[in-house]
Formats: sequence, structure tokens, C-alpha cells
Amino acid sequence: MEEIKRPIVYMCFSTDIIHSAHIAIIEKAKALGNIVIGALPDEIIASYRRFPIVPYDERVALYKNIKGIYKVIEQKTWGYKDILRELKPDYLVHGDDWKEGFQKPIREEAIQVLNEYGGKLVEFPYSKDKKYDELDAVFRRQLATPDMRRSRLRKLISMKSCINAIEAHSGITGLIAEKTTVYQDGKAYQFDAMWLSSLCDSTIKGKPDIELVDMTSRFRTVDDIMEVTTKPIIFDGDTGSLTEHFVYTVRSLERMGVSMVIIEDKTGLKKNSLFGTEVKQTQDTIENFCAKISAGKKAQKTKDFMICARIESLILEQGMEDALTRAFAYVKAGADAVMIHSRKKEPDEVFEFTKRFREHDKVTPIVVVPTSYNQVTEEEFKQHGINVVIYANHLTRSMIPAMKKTAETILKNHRSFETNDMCMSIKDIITLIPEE
Ligand code: SPV
Ligand code: MG
Repeated sequence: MEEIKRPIVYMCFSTDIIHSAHIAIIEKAKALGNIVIGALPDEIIASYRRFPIVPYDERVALYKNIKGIYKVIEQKTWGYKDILRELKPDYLVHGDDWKEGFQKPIREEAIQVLNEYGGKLVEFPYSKDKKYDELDAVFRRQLATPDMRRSRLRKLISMKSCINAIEAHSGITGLIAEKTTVYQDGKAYQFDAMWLSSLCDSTIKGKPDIELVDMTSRFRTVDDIMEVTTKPIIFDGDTGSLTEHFVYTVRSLERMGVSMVIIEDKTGLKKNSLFGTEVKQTQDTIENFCAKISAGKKAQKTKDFMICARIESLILEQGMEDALTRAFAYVKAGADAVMIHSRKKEPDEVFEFTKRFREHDKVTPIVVVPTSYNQVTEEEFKQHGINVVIYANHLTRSMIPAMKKTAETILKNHRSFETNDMCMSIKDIITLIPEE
């Protein structure tokens, strides 16, 4: 009875390892009352930091077993508003690191809510010990290992139901995909995965997107990206080539830690889909393409690797019935996901496909590449039952005009002075990539 009457001391934890700094804070907080720990869900931790190594249930068990913890509950949002209003703790304990930087608005909101009912904020000095950064680096390296990286795409899809991926074609674009974070309305946003586009991998090499850049070179790009990132990779496998070749591609990608390969149901000389019917393109037969999918599924060694069948019927103007017939046949042949491609300015045909596909299949993930109908938001795609949204070419397309402008400015002025404001400073560029 005595225990229950003590003040409630609330702390939020997102850590997947308990180290001496946590213990030190807990020791101090204990003096204030009964400690209640709020555990953040995996999805929220991944949105502002990195994917947790220890899953939610195990983290809760870990926190419960810390000596002196009264209770562990779920904190469903990154911000403290809801949990503070619900629990009304006497004290909110936090490290003082959130006074500045991206957590500042979260702190301000928490103070406001504490003031509503007379709760107090207690801030302890945040431990800046280098060894904790090293521990985090060890965890990040763990996330980058092939097994952990490969399996994460499936986990993310089931966790969030709709995920996004951005194109990456080099180490630096991989880093942009990995690290870019936006804070908005008390939430953090990051990309979930990376798309290794054949269009962009070819464009970067000044080559057309016709399966000319060979697999050895494409794998080299994957390796460059993997070396500096941890997020899952979706590989654009074009037509998958001959079935006899595709099985080797599947094994190589799987071994490297790629999560998903997407192959399109075209045959012969492949041209980029955004040309549509303006160029000659041949769709494969359902029978052949199903055989390719099945052979790929048989070749893979893990249960995590995914083969996604990309349907080109709408691109090639073969109609909705053809697209749906193919989708069901490909899933039956073993496809783990389907991608429906369209180059229309409106999403209507994609939504019609999704609606009719979902009448018969509620589970197979649907992938879209909204390059031409890019007015649609991720939330709308999610409402329509779409699971993966790929921004397929945006880093390449934004980079080229910037570089062209710089080149033209130098030629026009016969010196580079006028490009100063267009360029990153030398100091910034040399410190952009820290040495390990
Ligand atoms: C790519 O990014 O290479 C693609 C998508 O295959 S698209 O260019 O829209 O065909
Ligand atoms: Mg492509």
C-alpha cells in the first residue's frame, strides 16, 4: 500500500541496450518515486533513429527486469502529450540533451502538458561518453549484415502496412536515403528502403536503360551502397533476363543481403516503361514469366528474400483484365509481391487494379512507382491497400539540372566565382563523410 502512494516518475525508453548511464539515471529517479517506463514501438524508433535490434516485446521484458522499475507501459507516440494526460505522472525525467536540436519541440510540448496538471520536469545531465556512440555504431553495423538487412523489408511492410523507398545509385545517394530525416508536427520521417533503379544506374553511367549495364556492374553499385548504409534494398532486376540467368541473379542478390528483386514481364530488348507504346516493347507470355518466377523462388535459400512480379499490361495498353489475370497467375507461381506500373497522369487505373486485386487477395503486397501520378500522397496509397511506394528516380533527376547549371555558369563567366552559392563548401564536403 505504501508503495502505491509514492509519486509516479515517468521516463520514456527507446534503447535496446541498458548501460551504466541508464542505470545512473534510474538510481537518481528512484529517489523521486515509483518509476514507470514508457516503451516506444519499433516503428517510432525507426522513424527518428534507427531500426531497433531488440524488438519491442523483448525490450519491454528487458526494461521490466531492471531493478527498481515499478511498471512498463507503451508510449504510442514520439511526443509525450497523450501519455502525460493519461498517466499524469508527478515527475517526467529526461536527459538534458533535448533542450536543443530536433527534440526541442517535443520538450516544449511536454512542459506545456505538465503545466496543465502541475507535473514537474526533472532533467539529468546527458552522458556524452564516447563508448555509447561506439555501442551504437556496433548496432548499426549489425543492422547492415546481409541476414539482418534482408529480412527487414518484410518486417517493415507488416509493421507499417505502407512503406516508402527512394532511389539510390551510389554511396552518397545511399547516405542521403539512409540519413535524411524530417521533423514535422511532433513526428519524424525517414525513408524506409532504397530502390536500385536500372534507369538511374544506367543514366549515371551515361548509358540507355536497355539492360546494357551488366549485372556485375549493377552488383558493384549495390555493394557501394551497402558499404555505407543499413536500410533494406529493393533491386530493379529489369526483365530478369533468361530464366537460366535469373536464378543466379536471385542467389547473388540474396547472398549480398538485398531484400527484394522486382522483375518486369517484358522480353527481348527492354526499353524504359515510361516510353509506353512510343517504342517497340514486347510483353512476355504468362506461362514464360510464371516459369521464371517459380525458378527464382526455387533458387533462393532464405525465406526472407522476396521476388516481386511487375505487370506492364497498363503501360503496354493491354487492359485491366490482362493486368489482373497476370497478377493472379504470378502470385500463384510464387511471386511474393506484385508491382502495377502506370504512366498515366491520374492514379485511377492503379486504384482500380488495387481494388479488384484486393477483392481476391488481401495479403500479397502491392508496389507502385508513382512517377507520373505523383500528386497522390503515401497516406492515400495506404488507404487504397498499397504497401510499397517507390520514388524511382528523384535523386538522379534533381542532381542533373544542378550540375548542368554549375557547368554553364563556369563557361559563361570564365571562372568559378559565380558558382560559390551553388556549391557545398570545401569544409562541408570534406567533413560530410566522417572517417570511422
Ligand atoms: C526504374 O527506375 O528503372 C524503373 C521504374 O524501372 S520506371 O523508370 O518507371 O520504369
Ligand atoms: Mg528499371
